[in-house]
Amino acid sequence: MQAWTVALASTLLFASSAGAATEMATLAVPGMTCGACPITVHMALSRVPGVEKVRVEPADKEVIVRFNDQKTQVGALLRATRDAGYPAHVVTPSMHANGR
Ligand SMILES: [Cu+2]
Repeated sequence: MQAWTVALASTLLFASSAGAATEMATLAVPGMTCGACPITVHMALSRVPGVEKVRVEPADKEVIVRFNDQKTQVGALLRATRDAGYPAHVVTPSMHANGR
């Protein structure tokens, strides 16, 4: 086996042993303007299969979502808030959040 093959194999092994399934995304939801909005947004996101945790920050008009990237994607989260009447966009690119 050549060196690069070993390196590749160990990288793949590391990735799978680390799980690489949980991701975090921060969504900006500018339409959250009153006290009831965060509840609606929270409910919409919680219903998406694969979403593990939703934290709404009403003061920042942001939502932080932890989800299983094998079961759902950021696009589905954005669709869920939009369907609930709250178009959103991603503030930070989703990143791996293992070990947090
Ligand atoms: Cu409202």
